[in-house]
Amino acid sequence: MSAREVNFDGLIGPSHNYGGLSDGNLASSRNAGDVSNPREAALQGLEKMRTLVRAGLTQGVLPPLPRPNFDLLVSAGFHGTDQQIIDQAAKRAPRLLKVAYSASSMWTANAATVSPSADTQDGRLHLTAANLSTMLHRSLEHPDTTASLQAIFGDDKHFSVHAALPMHPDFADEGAANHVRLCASHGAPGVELFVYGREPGEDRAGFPARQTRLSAESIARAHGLKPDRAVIVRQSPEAINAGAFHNDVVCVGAADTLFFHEAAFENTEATLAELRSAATGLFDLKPVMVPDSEVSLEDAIRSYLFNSQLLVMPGESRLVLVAPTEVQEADSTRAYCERLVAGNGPIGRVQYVDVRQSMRNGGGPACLRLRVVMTDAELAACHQGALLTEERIDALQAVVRTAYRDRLAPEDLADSSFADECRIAREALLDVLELEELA
Ligand code: SUG
Repeated sequence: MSAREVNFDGLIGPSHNYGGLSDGNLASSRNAGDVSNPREAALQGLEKMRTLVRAGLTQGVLPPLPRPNFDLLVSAGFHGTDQQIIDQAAKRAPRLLKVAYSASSMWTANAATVSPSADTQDGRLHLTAANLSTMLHRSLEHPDTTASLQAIFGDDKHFSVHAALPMHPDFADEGAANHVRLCASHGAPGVELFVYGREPGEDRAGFPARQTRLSAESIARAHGLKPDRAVIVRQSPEAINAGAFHNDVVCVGAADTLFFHEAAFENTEATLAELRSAATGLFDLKPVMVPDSEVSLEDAIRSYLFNSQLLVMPGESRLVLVAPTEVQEADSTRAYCERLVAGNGPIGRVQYVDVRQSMRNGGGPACLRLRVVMTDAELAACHQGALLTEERIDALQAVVRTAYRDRLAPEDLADSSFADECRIAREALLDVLELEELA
């Protein structure tokens, strides 16, 4: 069956800010309290989408979620009119107000885990919304994310949208950021790699491990994956403690290629052996391991070399790495990329994109997209308004230019008119995407 990979990027919302909310995410902590530029952030994200549309790829988008999340503030005991709730929260619980305003749904690699129909028992495309239970601000996302996924993938002849796993630490799940699908070609049956950071119930030292083995196993079962085609391995604690809060900070894969840092997995040899065995009869795995001597773990995490999109591009025989400009700016990673493409390995080109506003919260090109491999019939059955043409990108950018602020400081969240601005901007975006039902 022929199929293509559609990247559903998160449209960056009008409340994008540097809340310092993610322990273990070094960029989020480093930039906490800085003034953000939501307009520039959203335009950067949309330009990245345009780059891929121009390259001939099919590009989708997921809308921003409603912010502030009043349900959270009401649960925390604030009540009255919207204005009173915000005034009170700003005075008495400013951190909670930042949580309620977080635009973190932009990082759609964390929206869900996706298994294409070629891999599943019932021949449908399965998506499980991630509970994101480890970080408070992210744990708010899944109900609205599930609604967005249902609006876009609502046809149950082709799609099965699963609700998030239970909100208990044993089931901590961060979606596709800890999942890689490898295959001979998009439409062929593949091998799905799940990477977890801790066992359920395990109490480990260091930064939080946001994914459990139980979650990976549960999703593989629910999606109806063949057990011998699903590989579940542990991320190295060293990588988590160095700031790789998701596996996609140190690893990315596409087609038959796995590109990863030497320190990504607890046991690299066993990971590759399991992948090779799962791929038997399907494809020959091509591992591209970057040794610490060439790019240190610290440089990899700071530059986000691995948080790149690895793409099969029309008309190109080798894969293309769409990397953040920060990779070009750091000596070790730029030099590594030059050697990488000069060699005759599976990655033939590196293209740099500017997503600095998102990067400063720890979100690179790969965090900003959810990969959904779709057949032509599935593509035709999904909500067409969420698929982007250059004209639709222009229309979204026009909304962003008029309805988004270009400066947002922490104290601006206390301005109760900002909540109205966010609602109006979101409604205008939903209009363009023909997703008014989500308003
Ligand atoms: O969950 N940052 C996100 C970044 C997510 C990146 N996604 C992937 N690696 N796939 C996170 O830590 C920071 C928000 C703040 O501090 O305001 C934040 O949530």
